[in-house]
Amino acid sequence: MLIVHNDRHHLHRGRFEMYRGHLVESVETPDRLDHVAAELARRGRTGWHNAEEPERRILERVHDRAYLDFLAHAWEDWVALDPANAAHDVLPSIWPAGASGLRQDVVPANFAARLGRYCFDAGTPLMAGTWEAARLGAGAAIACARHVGQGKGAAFTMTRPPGHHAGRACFGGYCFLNNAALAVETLIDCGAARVAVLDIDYHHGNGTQDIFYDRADVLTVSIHGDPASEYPFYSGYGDETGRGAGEGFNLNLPLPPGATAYAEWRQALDRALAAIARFGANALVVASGLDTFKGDPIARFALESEDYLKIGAAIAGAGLPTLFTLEGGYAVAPIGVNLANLLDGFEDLAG
Ligand code: Q9C
Ligand code: ZN
Repeated sequence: MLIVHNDRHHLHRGRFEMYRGHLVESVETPDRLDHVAAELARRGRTGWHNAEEPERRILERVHDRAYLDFLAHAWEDWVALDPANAAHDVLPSIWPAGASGLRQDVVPANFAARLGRYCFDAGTPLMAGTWEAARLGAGAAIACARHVGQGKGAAFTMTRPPGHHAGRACFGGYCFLNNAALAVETLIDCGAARVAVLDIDYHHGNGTQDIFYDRADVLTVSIHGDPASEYPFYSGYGDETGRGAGEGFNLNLPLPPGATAYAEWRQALDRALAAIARFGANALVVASGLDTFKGDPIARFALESEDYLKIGAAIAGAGLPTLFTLEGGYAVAPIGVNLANLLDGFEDLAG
């Protein structure tokens, strides 16, 4: 399996996120990916390729141009407000979204206003290295997709920050560029007529869903904690089935948080894989969040490390050219074992 590593990921290192009225340490840390890298190396999965710069043309297939320009200049704009800002991360404090009556069709010149326009939570710190780290992660996903799309076998995008919460023109949920969506567009470029996304992160992949919501050539399927109580709250319900030509090409499988362990989760996976088979996908992108693990500090499912071997094997059963991205997973020490189990299960290296 090809592994493309974003060796610039350390440049993105959020200090704090807003939580219940105060700043708490960010859980989306560089050591998450270091644990993944160490475990893959320990199992002999070496020979990684390093990510390269993505082409702007492909980024624009998924993301809004003004949003990309905003990300590219956000740090310098932030420091230009006040040189003292360089000592802390960018976090928004005003949002136009929701029932406020505030306009969403304007992009004000004011930096704080633009920040709020392009961000949907106060938990996604942006700093000097964010753009470079996110950009190279996108490059990693695109390189993986070219490999898979050219029939050379499966691939894993070893990167952070994650991507599945990032929409066409918004960041949030620790995500800036939607790596899974960029992989989909690249697979389509390589000739795949129909691509499926299977999102197994604990949190609903709202960004990926929204990017492809009116498309019939991309099926998006997500298994996640019920958004009535779980992040991202405003997306991920079962009645979100697509729009226009995309009607019927989005499937959400919310599960009750708390008690959900492998047996119940696996039923949802089987439904997801059946939908992907019916769709007739030519390629599969697995948005691989490991925050379904029982030890995850911010999520409430109860999967065990061994379960990821079975999940990988079940995904392999779809028999499709497959690409894995890395999304969430915040139990830092086990994330490497859990991700490596997923890949080993997929390649039947479990024994
Ligand atoms: N204090 C991904 O898994 N809210 N994003 C957490 C904890 C945000 C998760 C609150 C969760 C975002 C990629
Ligand atoms: Zn998650």
